[in-house]
Amino acid sequence: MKKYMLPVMLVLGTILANAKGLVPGYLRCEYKVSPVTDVLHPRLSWELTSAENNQVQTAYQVLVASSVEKLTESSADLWNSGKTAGRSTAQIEYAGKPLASRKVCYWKVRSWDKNGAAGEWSKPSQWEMGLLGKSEWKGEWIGLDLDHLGKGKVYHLPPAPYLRKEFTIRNGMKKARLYVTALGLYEFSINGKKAGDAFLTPGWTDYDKRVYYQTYDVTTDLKAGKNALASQLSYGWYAGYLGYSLLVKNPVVRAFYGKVPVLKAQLEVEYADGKKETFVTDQSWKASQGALLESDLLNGETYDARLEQNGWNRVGFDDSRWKSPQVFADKAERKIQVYPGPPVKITQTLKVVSRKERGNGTYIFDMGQNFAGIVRLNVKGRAGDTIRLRFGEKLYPDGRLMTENLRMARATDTYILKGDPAGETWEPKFTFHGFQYVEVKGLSNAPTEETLTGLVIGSDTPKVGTFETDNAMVNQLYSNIDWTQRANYVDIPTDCPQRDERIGWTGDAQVYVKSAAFNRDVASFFTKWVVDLNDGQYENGAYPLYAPRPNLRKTDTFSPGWMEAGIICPYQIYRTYGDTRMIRDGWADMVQFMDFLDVRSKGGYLFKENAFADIDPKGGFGDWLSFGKKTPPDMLASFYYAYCADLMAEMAAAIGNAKDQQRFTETGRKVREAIRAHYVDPQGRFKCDDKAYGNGAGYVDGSLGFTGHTQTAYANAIYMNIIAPSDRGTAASYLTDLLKENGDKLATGFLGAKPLLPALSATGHSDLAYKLFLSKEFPSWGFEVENGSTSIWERWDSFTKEGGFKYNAAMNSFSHYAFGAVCEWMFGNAAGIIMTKPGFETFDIRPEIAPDGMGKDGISHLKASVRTINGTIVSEWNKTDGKLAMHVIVPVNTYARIHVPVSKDAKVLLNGQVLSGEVLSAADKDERHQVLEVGSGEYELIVTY
Ligand code: RAM
Repeated sequence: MKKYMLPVMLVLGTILANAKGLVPGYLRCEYKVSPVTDVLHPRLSWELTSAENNQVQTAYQVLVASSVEKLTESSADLWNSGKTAGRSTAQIEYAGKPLASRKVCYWKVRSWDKNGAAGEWSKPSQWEMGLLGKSEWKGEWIGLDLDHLGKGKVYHLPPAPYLRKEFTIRNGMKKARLYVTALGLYEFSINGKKAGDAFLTPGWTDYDKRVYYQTYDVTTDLKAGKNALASQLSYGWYAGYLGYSLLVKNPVVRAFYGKVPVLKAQLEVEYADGKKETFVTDQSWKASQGALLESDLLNGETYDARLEQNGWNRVGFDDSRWKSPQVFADKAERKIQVYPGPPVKITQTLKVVSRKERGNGTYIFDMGQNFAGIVRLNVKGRAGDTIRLRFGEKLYPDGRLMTENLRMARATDTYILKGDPAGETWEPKFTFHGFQYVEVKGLSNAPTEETLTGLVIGSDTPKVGTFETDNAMVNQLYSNIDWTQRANYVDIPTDCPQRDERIGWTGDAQVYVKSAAFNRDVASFFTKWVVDLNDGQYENGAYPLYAPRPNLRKTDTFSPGWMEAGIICPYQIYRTYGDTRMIRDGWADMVQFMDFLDVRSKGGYLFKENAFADIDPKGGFGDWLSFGKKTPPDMLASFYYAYCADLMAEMAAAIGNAKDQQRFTETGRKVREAIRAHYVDPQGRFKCDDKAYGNGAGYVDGSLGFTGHTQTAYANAIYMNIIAPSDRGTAASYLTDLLKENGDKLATGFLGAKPLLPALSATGHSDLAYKLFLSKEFPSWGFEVENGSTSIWERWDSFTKEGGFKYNAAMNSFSHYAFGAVCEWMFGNAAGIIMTKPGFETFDIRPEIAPDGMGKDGISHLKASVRTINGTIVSEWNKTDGKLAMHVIVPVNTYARIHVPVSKDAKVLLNGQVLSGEVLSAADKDERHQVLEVGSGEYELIVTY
C-alpha cells in the first residue's frame, strides 16, 4: 500500500493590512490558568491566533517578574528568556531565579511570526508558589476520634468531626492565604463561608506516601478583629469504606489508611507594615460533633438538622463545652504537596425531568441523565420528619427503583428536618452517587419542581472536543461517552460511580485514555493519577490492578492488559500535550516495569500459555466481558509487551535516551518474533495451545475454551503492529471473516473493543467499521442508545429485552467508560483528526466518509473539533448527491495534510478555486485521496464527482 503524494503548498489568504502578527492568549502554567504550584520549574504555555493564514511562531520571549509593574524588558526581575528561537508554545520551562515558597510570579509572552515580525505582548498572567516542603507546615494534624459512635449493623458509620478556632487580626491586613489538607475529607470555612468551591478535598492518594493540599486566597474573607476558622471532616477514602471489600468479605472493609480523619491547616496573614502572622491547627482548637451523623463516600450521609449547633462556624459561638482535639503524629516519609489535578467541583446543575408518586408517600424523581453527583433537597415540614433519598441508575419495568447493582454500596442520604417554617435546604458534602433516578420517602408535602436539584460532580477537566452529526443515535452516543467520562473522572479515573467499587482500575483507564483526551483536557488530571500509579507500583515492578491501591481483596495484584496503564497513560499524555516531564519523572518506574516483563518472560520475550497462572484470576482479566471463546490472555499479554516496548522506545527518544531507545526497540522486535513463532500458524492465523489451559478452571470464562483466532486477537495485532505490514491484509481478512461469521457483530471485550474499528479502518474496511458503529442491534453501541441509555454500559448486555438486568446482583454498571473507547475512532477516523507530531504540531485530516445508502441510519454530515495544546482543529464533512464538502480549520503554528477523498474524475474546489494537482494513486483498496499540505487557516473543499 504505497502512497504517492504530491504535496501542494498553499499560500492562502491575503495578508490583512492591519495584521499585528501573532497574538498569544490562554496563558497557562502547569496546564492551569493562574494556579498555585510547587513545581520548581513550572511549565508555561500559550495559544496563538493570527489574522493571517499559514502562520507559525519562529521565536518567543517570556518575561517573569515579581509584580505586574516590573513586567518590562528592562525590569523583569525573575526571568527574561530573551528572544528564543523555536515553534514551541507549550512545555516552556521557567528557567529564571529560584522561586521561594509563596512567591507570586507575573508573566507575559510575545511571539515572532514566520516573517520575523514581533507580535504584541500578551496580557499578563500569573502563578503562585505554594509551600515548598514540609518544614513550611507549622501546624499539627488534629482530629476527634468518634469511631466508637459508629453503630449500624451492616455499616460502621461514625459521625463527622467538627473543628473550630477563633483568632484576632490586627488592622492593616494586606493579604491572606489559607493552606489546608486532611487525611480524610475536609470542608473548611472562614467566618461561615466555605473556602473555595472544590469538593472531596484533598483527594485520594497513597496517604502513607503523600497527601495533597489546597491553597485559598482568603484576603477578602477576613476582617480586622475576631474571625472564625472552622472545618468539618469526613472519612472519605482515608478512613471510610472502599470498593468491594465488604462484598468479598475482606478482613479490612474500611479505614484502610487510618481510623480517624485529621486536619492540618495554616492561615498566613500579611499586614501592610510587612509583619506576618500565622495561625495553625493545634491543640488550642475545639472539637465536637454536630448534625452530620453519618458520612461515607459509598454509603451516603445522614444529617439531623435538629442537632445543628447554630453559628458553630462563626465568631461568638460558645464552644466551652467542646473538647480539645487530639493531636496525631505525622509519618516522616509522607509528603505534603500541592494538588496537581483539576479540582473536583459541582460542574453543572440539573433540573428534575419528571416525578411520579408510587404510593406510601414514595416518589421517584427522574433527573433525565445518568451522572455522578448529589442532589440538593429543598423541603418544608415538621421537626423530626425524616426524608430518605435512595439513588439508582435504572427503574424496574414496574417503576420501582433498581438498586441491586449497587451491591453493598448503601448510597442513601437521610435528612431529618428541624422544622424551619421558612423551609430547609440541604445537600451532602462528602459523598456522591452514580444515578439517574432518586427515590424520595418521607415528604410531608407533595413535591414540587424545586424539591430536588441535581448537582453534577467531577474533576473539572475543560471540555475540548465536540462531535456532531445528522444521525441522532450517534449524537446521543457521543453525549453518553462524555457524560460517562465526567461521571468517572472524579479525582482519579474510576471504573464506575455507583456501586461498591469506584476505584482506579488501570485496564479501564488505559483503553480509554486516548478517547478521554479528545473530549476533555486531561493533562493535569493524569499528571495527578500517573503519580498514584507509580506510587502503587509493586516491588517486583508490576503496576497494580487499581491505583491508588488499598488492599481490597487479598488476591488483588496485577493483570496483563491492566498493569500496562503505567506505560500507556504517560505515553498518551506525552503524545497529546508534548509532555516529556511526565516521562522523565516516571522513567525509572517505567523501566522497572519493563524489567519485570523481561524477568517474567524468563528471557524468552514471550508469554506462553499459563505464563500468569499464579495470579488471580489466572492469566489476569484478559479480554474482559467479551463473548464467545476466550482470546488467550497470555497471547494478549505478549502483544502488550511488544506494544509497551514500542511506546518506551518512542518515549526514550523523546527524552534523548538513545541507550534505552535501542534496548526497547530490540525488545519490541524480539517479542514480535517470538509471538510469530509461537502464536501464528503458517497461514497467518493466530493460534494457541488450548490444551495447555486444560478445562480453563481459574481463568475468566475459562470453561468457554481458548482460541487465538478471535476478533480481539486480529484487532489488537493490527492496532499494535504485532504482525509484519505484509501480513496485515491476511489478518484483516481473518478479522472480517470472523465478523461475517458472527453476522457482522462484535464479540469483543474491554481489550478488543477499542482497537476493533481502528483496525478495520486501517486495513481498508472503513465501511465495515461504519456498519458496526452505526448498528443498533445487540450487541453494539447503538443498542444501548436504542434502549434509552444516557451513558455507556459496563456490559454489552447490561440490559436486554429478553434478559432484563440479568447481572444485577453481581456486576452491572450503567456508567462504565471502557466501551466508550470507540470515541478514539470517532475522532481519529470518522472525523479523521490524526496527530502526526506530539501536541498536534502537525496532523493529518483524513476523514472516512460514511457509506452511502443508509438513509437516516447513516451519516451524511459530521463535524468534530478538538482544542489541542496548539489551538482548535476543526474537521467537517458534508455529503450530498454527487458532492462532498469539507471544512477544515488548521490552528496557527501547526501544519496539516488534508486528505481529500476523490474518485477518478472528481473535481476539487479549494476555497472556491479549481484545484490543480495530481490525483493520487489508491491509498487503500478503492479509496483515493488528494493530499494537500497546508499551514494555518480555514479551508473549504468541494469535491464533485
Ligand atoms: C470490574 C471493574 C472494572 C474492571 C475489573 C476487571 O469489577 O468494574 O471495570 O476493570 O472488574
